[in-house]
Amino acid sequence: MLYPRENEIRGIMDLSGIWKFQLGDRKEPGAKLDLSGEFDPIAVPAFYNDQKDDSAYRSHYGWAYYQRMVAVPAWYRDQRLVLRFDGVTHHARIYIDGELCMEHKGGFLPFELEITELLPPGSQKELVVAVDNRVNHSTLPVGNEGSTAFFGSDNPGVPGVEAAKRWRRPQNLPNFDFFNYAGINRPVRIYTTPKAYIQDITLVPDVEGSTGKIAYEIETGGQKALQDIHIQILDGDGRKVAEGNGPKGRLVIPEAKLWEPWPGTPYLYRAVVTFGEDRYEQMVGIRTVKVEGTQVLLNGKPFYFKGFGKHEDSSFHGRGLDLCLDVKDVNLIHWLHANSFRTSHYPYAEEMYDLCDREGIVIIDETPAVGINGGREFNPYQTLQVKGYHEEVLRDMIARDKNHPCVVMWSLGNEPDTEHFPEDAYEYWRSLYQLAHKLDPAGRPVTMVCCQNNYERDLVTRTMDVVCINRYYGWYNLSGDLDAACYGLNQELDFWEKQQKPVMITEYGADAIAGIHQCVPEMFSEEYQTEYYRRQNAEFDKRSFFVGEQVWNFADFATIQGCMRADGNKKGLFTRERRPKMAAHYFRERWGRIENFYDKS
Ligand code: E8X
Repeated sequence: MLYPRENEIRGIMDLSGIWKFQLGDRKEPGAKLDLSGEFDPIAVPAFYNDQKDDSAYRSHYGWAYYQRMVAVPAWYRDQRLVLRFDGVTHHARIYIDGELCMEHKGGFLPFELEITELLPPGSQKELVVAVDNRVNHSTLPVGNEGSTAFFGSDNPGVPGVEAAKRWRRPQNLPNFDFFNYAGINRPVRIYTTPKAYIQDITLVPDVEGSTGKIAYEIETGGQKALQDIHIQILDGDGRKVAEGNGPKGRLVIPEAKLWEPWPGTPYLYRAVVTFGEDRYEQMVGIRTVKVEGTQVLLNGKPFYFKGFGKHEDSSFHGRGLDLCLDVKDVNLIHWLHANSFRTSHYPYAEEMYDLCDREGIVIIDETPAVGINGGREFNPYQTLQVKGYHEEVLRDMIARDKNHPCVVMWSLGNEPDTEHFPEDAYEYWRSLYQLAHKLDPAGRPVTMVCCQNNYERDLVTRTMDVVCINRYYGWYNLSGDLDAACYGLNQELDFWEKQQKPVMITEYGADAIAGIHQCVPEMFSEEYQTEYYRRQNAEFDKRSFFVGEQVWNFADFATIQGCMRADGNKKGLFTRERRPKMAAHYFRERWGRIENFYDKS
């Protein structure tokens, strides 16, 4: 799916701004909608939960309604009009003049509808977005149904799940550790194309010696002869370096300049596609990524991941698009001499991937499949109804992000239970692994990020192209004892050494409340967080198959309230306001000494 880009042919109406807003209830809005009553002001794009200090906003459970008028100028006559939502969390129903015209499940991927007839040029109509924020056993991310939230299960003093369904206020019980923000979190736009238009572009780069190659495929819509499809590749100075005709082909670029992660040069070419009157420009980076033995080769060189799990999270916006914060975070990633992050635990806004293409920051792109575990209560592979939907979000994520050179690996999901029902888990994740490889024309490596578990019982993690483990030795287990933590870590690294796969840690960390300092490091102090990393990194450095360290987390972030969260998760290297803790300075020094490419063997 193409991101809306304005040019000499295509126009964009950005519907960002202050809309009208009201909270609803749990009653599903039907095919017709007629809002009445009081409305509050609400900013779009941004989540609604933090825009008003009102527990009704913060802990809402059910539908909410956004409303505005939309006028389409007459001069768009003869154009095709498309209404596109970049992200609405979690379940959206779209109404034009009270008529349901579109519905979408899932909060982190775009959806669109051609509205040329519904909202014709020269007309003005009411647009309503109904959004349901509930998470449960059929959503990704997964919500608990009736039982307690992420932390802990019902204790004897509290009536169990069945009783809770009768007496407890219906509420979201996320089975994940981030605040369940909801609303219109990314831009809403109407974009125009000619009646005969470019529907999608797929660009698959390759390198042979000093020659770059781009296999392309262009899908079109509307009535026009396919021979009217044309593609040019322009270099950074606007010079044409290759061109082709027709819907498919291979382009050759002699002496190609490669896309390399910062501080190398993330060189980008521009693919200019025309089809009849239509025109669309797509940036493209020529680089290769593949797994060979126990290494991840980027442009044929062993790449070492230095970075983080992140969140789209900030005060006021919640998870809503915040371009200023994205630029700030990218500059902090450079400040740290980091080179990568994982889009934990959902696909991020498209603008961030464009920024990372430009800035040479490598991304592990993750689906919203977090919470596929039943703790001690149930077998998630029998209880949850998410498999079909999981395949759908994987398909949509790859379709959206397939052309980004910064995306080097797909993560199928985060921390499912792969220990207690190993055969069911293997069947579930193996088929998704195969689907991801089928869907990505560029054949990127595929992983599933593994929770701290009994890795000998886990049949899934070892089958991934890259073993990605989240481990908390010295925090959630062997708490405060870094000697024991390193012992336990090495026991496990010995196991992974035998698997002959590249292994990286995609989460490790300790909560540190900024400002807590101790001469003798203890948990929750900045010193302990730093010592925790210093000790475990020294163990990673001894292992040649170890290809990366991504800390948890880049910054402190908001979570559901709970007995283990003091105003959110404090495992950030930075505070939520992006003030560095001691550990940030430690990593800036460490990562300043580690090259992007180095052969540990
Ligand atoms: C944590 C992280 C959480 O924020 C992230 O979204 C997923 C969690 C650690 C799980 N991984 O709690 O800080 C560790 C489980 C150990 C038994």
